[in-house]
This record gives sequence, structure tokens and C-alpha cells, in this order.
Amino acid sequence: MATEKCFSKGSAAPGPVLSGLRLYSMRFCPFAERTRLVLNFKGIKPEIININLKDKPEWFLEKNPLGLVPTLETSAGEVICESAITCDYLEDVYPEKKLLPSCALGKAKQKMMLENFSKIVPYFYKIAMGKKKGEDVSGPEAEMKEKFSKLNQDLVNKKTKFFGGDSITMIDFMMWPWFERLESFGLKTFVDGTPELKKWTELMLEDPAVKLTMHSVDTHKAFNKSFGEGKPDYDYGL
Ligand SMILES: N[C@@H](CCC(=O)N[C@@H](CS)C(=O)NCC(=O)O)C(=O)O
Repeated sequence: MATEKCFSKGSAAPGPVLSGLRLYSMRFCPFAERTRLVLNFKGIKPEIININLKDKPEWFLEKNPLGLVPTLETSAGEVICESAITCDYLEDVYPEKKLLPSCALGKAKQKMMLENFSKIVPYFYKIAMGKKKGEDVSGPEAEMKEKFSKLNQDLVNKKTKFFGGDSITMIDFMMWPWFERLESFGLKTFVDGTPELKKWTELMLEDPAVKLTMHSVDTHKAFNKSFGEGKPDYDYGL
């Protein structure tokens, strides 16, 4: 693809997938970032087509009627969606650089951590959006602090740098996109009382795949502002 600019309704459908793999994405979507992190970690360079999620191309809805990114498409025309499923698929198809343990118990532990984190994700939005609207968010804030403290304790108990051991595994990439956005969401102080979790965010920032994939705080802030005004600038910075 010559352009990263997003494709909207009325745009011409891209041809068949010639490069082996295509990712339908949106540059600021934290779920699609999970897939991009795994791709970058594994050194896979698919064709990337960014989608205007406010004005989706008809051909994208034909491929994935749910209209969600991330969506992968193979050269056989098979479509895979849901961020965690796309990442597991990539792990199976490109096993050279592993992100998941090979034993069943290790895999189950990763899934349990992901299930737990999925319940934390809504709090990031509830608090950030509630604050913006001037709502009282003290309740969700207290709950989020409690959840962060449990994540911190998990690292303390395991005595490891990352959630799956002393090197990055899948769960770290599944969680990272929301921590990358902490500051742009006005939630940076939430890791002040959780030193191990804070250290984890610092270590994540040093990871080459994270560096390659992430946006700066200012870029996130600019996108969030456009999103909050109801006119998401999917092409911000291009
Ligand atoms: N559960 C999905 C959530 C993906 C998701 O919500 N993606 C958003 C962008 S961040 C999307 O595609 N929104 C379009 C829509 O809701 O119509 C996953 O894990 O992939």
C-alpha cells in the first residue's frame, strides 16, 4: 500500500491479497495495536489498509460484517477478526519468534490474565470520558486503583519483570495499548502507587516492537481531541 491514509465509503476495493497477509486497521485503535505489536515483534510486514470507522467502505463491511478492526485477510481470502484471536493466529502461523508458552498450563494462565484485563479496559474510558464531561468519577477511579494494585501484586508475587516471565510474552502486548494511552487519557498518576506496574510500563517503552508501533503522547492527545469533538482524524500526522 502506498498510503496509510484511511479508506472511506465509496473508495475502490483493494484487489486480492498478494503479499500473503493483509491487516485492516485504524492507526489509533488500541485493539488493532495489539495485532500490530505482534506483527512487529515477529518481523512480519503485511499490507496494511486503514479504515475510516465513521464512514466504512462497503467492501470492508462485506469482508467483515461486524465492521471492526483489527481484521486480518489471508491470500486465500480467509478473514480473521477479534484482536486476541488475530494474535493467536499469528502465533500459530509464524511460530519462529514465540510469544506464548508451549504448555497447556502456560497458555491457560495467559488467557486468564487476558480475561482479567478485559474487565479493566472499560475503566480507562469510563474515567477519561467521565472526567471530560465533569462527572463524578471517584467510584470508578477507586475501583481502577484497586485493579491496578492487584496487577502490581501479581508482578510482586511472580518476581518477574513482565506478566509472563522475565521477557515479553503475549499478555504484555495485549495490555500495553491502554498503558500507552494513560497520559493522554489524563490517568498517568494511576501508576504512582503501583511501583512494579510503573516499572513494567518503563520496560515496555524500551521494547523494539513497542517503539515501532506506538504513537507519542501528543499524537494520542490530538487524536483523542478530534474523537471527542465527534470528528476523529484517522489520518492525523500523515
Ligand atoms: N473486541 C474487539 C474490539 C475491536 C474494536 O472495538 N475496534 C474498534 C476500533 S478501536 C472498531 O473497529 N470500531 C468500529 C465500530 O465499532 O463500528 C477486538 O478485540 O478486536
